[in-house]
Amino acid sequence: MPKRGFLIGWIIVFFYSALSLRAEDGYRLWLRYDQIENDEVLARYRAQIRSVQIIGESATMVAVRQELDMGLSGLLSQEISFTGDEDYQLLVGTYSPDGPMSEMLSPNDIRNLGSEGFTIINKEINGRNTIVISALHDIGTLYGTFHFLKLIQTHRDISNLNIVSRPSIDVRMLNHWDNLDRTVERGYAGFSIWNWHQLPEYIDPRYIDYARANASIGINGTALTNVNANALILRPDYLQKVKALADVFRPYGIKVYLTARFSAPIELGGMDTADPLHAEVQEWWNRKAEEIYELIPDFGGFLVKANSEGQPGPQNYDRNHAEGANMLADAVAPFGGIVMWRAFVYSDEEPDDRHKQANNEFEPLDGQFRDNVLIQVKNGAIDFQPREPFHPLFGAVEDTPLMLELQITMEYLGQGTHLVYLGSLFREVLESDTYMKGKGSTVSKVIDGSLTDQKVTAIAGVSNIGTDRNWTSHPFHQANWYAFGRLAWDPEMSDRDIANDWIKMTFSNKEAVVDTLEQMMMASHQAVVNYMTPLGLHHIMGAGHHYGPGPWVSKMPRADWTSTYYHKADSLGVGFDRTESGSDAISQYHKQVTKEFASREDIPEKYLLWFHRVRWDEKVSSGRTLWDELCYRYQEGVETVEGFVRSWNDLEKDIDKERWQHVASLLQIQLREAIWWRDACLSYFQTFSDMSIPEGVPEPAHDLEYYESLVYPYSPGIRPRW
Ligand code: GCW
Repeated sequence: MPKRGFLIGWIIVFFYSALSLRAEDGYRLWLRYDQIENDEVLARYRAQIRSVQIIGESATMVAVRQELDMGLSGLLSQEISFTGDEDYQLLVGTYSPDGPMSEMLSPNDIRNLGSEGFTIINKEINGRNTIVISALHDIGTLYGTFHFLKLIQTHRDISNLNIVSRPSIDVRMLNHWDNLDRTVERGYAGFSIWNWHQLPEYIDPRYIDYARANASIGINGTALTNVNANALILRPDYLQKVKALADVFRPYGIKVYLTARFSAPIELGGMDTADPLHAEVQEWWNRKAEEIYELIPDFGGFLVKANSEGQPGPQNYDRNHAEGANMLADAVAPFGGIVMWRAFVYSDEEPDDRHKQANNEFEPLDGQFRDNVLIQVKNGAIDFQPREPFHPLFGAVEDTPLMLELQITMEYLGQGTHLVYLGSLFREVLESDTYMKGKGSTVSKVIDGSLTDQKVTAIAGVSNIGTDRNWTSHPFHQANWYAFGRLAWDPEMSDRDIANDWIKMTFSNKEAVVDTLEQMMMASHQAVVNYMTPLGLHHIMGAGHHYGPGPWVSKMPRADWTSTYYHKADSLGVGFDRTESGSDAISQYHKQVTKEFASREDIPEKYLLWFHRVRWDEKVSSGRTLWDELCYRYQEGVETVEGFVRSWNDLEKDIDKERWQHVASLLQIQLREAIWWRDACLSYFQTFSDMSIPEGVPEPAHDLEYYESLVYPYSPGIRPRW
């Protein structure tokens, strides 16, 4: 083992020395280690860190050393000594009761760190104020190292540190919707970074940088393949490739997971059934698990989308989700693996309200899942809309471990071109109160296990990463990957603080830059909600690709794929009645929440049309009619983006040319599209309200026919056709 660790260590050294040769193209993400621009700050750090002592030689500790070497020598632009002389000012090492770190730290210092936590403290050692980074396991020490570098990147005082940090959630993972042909479902940043053709031999340096970036924010898992799964990934040759990735990621604490296609025993095993209660099917999965764990001893487990959007599942054999999930869970249990079973189900038959389907299928199964199964629940009951009320399942089952699925890629929020900071969306979801165990039962408390005694806790983000040089296409979408990781580690963190760190690490510590970008980012989520789906409107995007406005979409193979199903506009009003008088989806929430959402007075206005039908001429909280309010919201969204354009222009001198120009162009697209959304939606809804557009909101530039006639053969994920 040590030999292999050593080798991986050197691969890391080798690849990553090539990294700093590039211009500022965004490749380095938030791990930019350019010399600190502020002379005073620089001088202070230079005096504080000249010599570093690192204890430990595992592959993870090699990564620690590499990161510190690159980080400190870059940021401080001075030679850092790692020779182990007595003058060190920074000591980094993992604690063990009889190891060398036990001489520097008291048991008290390392209390409660768990398997991944770390501490960073200032200690008097050899008569000097020394910074000590430590943990109970090497991975904690690596996390502490990244944290320490962040302190320097964000110009924090490091003379009196007393930091203890450990993650609230066990499994913090990315879900890649990457197909084996390297296309990415709902991916807007190029192709899949997994080069299946050249693996396992060729280890693209990107894999290492991917692992570094993830480790720097505490992400410790990655599901490599699309939930719309291909059984081939479980074939022995593919597993060799997966193993190669797992070996690269291991020193960075990242476990690999795969999506399991439920029908794999048929497709790969040549069997004539995948019935989960069939002994031979169970046996096939048991053997498959054995084969995987033989290659990848720390394999994380399976992620499964079953009986949803055409994916096979237990219901094909008249079995339920629990029977399907438990079969897979039993296969991986002997090796410590988990199964993440998705609650995003919708069957071939149209439900009366899609909002209700997951609860309908999963509530009756409460308590029936093995303890190594987690039900992976999207943040809302429909589908990653610009804004959704939290999913009712979070407050509805007490004996089923739930995990949260967020979408980092922006399928419904402007895809690759709109500046939208998702930290705010994630925050809003996490702090929603489910009332599961009384007031304060927030979604974050449900998923971090503090309200239940679930064995393992987890959170997933659908990745926005691709082969684009800067990983995420829009430079600001890096912030969404970053924010996901930070919130997965600490779901109570403030989205503003996360944005603040990210800006300083990614762009600049200059006050003017930080203030402006922070303001833009913090306003951006509400802006996109305003210009796409204000006041609780939802799912009115173009059909299929979900690009651009399509409130008129009404003819699709099933009603719950249309927009008219969701907004139900007519001459009287607009909105989906989900109260008792309508679909009654509202009753799936805890009664406290049901009461609040059912009341026209108490419901937060941001969810109004999600749950209620409202007359066009009804007054809303501003005192305006609903119609006027809708117009103003659309306009406000556009004006916020106009503000972004001005703010960004003001920063031209403070931002490197390459990224400045890139974002400036993207903002033009965003502005054009915000106007398009406003004009198309208002033209359309006006045909029902029959009311005039209020003062201060421009008349749409074209008529409705024009907007309806637009087609976008270049929308991502669509095969261009005449
Ligand atoms: O959001 C919808 C997407 C599908 C996706 C599905 C899911 C992976 O439109 O592309 O499929 O959800 O989450 O399973």
